[in-house]
Amino acid sequence: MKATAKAKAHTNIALIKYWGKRNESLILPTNNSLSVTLDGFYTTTNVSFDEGLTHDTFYLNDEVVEGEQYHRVTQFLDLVRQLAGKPIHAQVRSINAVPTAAGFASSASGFAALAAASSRAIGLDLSDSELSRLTRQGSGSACRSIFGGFAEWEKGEKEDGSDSFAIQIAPKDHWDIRVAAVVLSSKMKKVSSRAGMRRTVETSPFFNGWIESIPSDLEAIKQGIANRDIEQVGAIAEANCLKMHATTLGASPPFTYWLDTTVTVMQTVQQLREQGIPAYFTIDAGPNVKVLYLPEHEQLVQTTLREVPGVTDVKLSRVGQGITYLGDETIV
Ligand code: FM0
Repeated sequence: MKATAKAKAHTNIALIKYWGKRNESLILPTNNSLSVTLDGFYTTTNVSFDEGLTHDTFYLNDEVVEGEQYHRVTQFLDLVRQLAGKPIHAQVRSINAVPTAAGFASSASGFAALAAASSRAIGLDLSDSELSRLTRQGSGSACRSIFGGFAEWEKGEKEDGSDSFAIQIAPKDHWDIRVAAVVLSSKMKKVSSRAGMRRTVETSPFFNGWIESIPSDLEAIKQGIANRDIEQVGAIAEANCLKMHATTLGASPPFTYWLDTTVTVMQTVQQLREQGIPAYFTIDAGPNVKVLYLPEHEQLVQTTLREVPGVTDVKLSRVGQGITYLGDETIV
């Protein structure tokens, strides 16, 4: 038997960050997180299970992938095989339209597309919640990319992770908010998000404060999204990002993802607000900055950000949709 499915998933940017795990192997987080899915950056993945194969193969942008990245893919496929009860191998072909240099975790769109295509190809008929729960075990932030619009990852309480998956808070068409990805550096980051969050959980005295601040941030940002209130959503997202990054400064040894230009872009965004433009920043586990703004300010925001010394590119995105399937084929 040979069964193929193809899926497309968009990346997402967290407005309330996922930062800390309570279970590393199951990828269970210490806090709920909330993100907006972005239409500008996505991964398309074709998975072909074939009884004739003796092992998995993984191609990214038409090049064979080996090492750690390959292992994460095969380990994920093991979960899919286990769930389906079918010990067959696959060929995985992914095309990434996520500029890694833009500082987006391509793992979010990557694992969401892989989960969708592989579960479908192997014959699993999963609900969105079940798919999100499966995707989580590839990469935490990816579980939010199953959904378009705004999604919240419920951390769950159970030890087996069965109640830890994302849900949609508002669909894509609820609110035309925009995100500019400000590119500063294409250098690989020194501390991966996986290692960074582990070190923070284990050593940062600020970690408890971070966790305690989450429920009120979540409540306020959900209210802001419901009211399409960029001042509220932006202010909470910016403050939440700063709290996450503050935990890294308290870690042992301390670290930061910021570069000098990161701080300059943050100040530029604050200056835009002083001029009456509602623009707000957020930063993941890397030096690049994402800026939230409204459509009517697109030109000004883009021009202003491009003028910052040290900024190499600015990529714009709208709110994106959830998983889409692009065609299946089964040859018996
Ligand atoms: O996206 O160890 O998903 O909420 O991007 O694979 O579960 O790469 F800023 C950091 C990304 C976390 C915030 O973590 O980790 C967010 C972050 P994994 P991810």
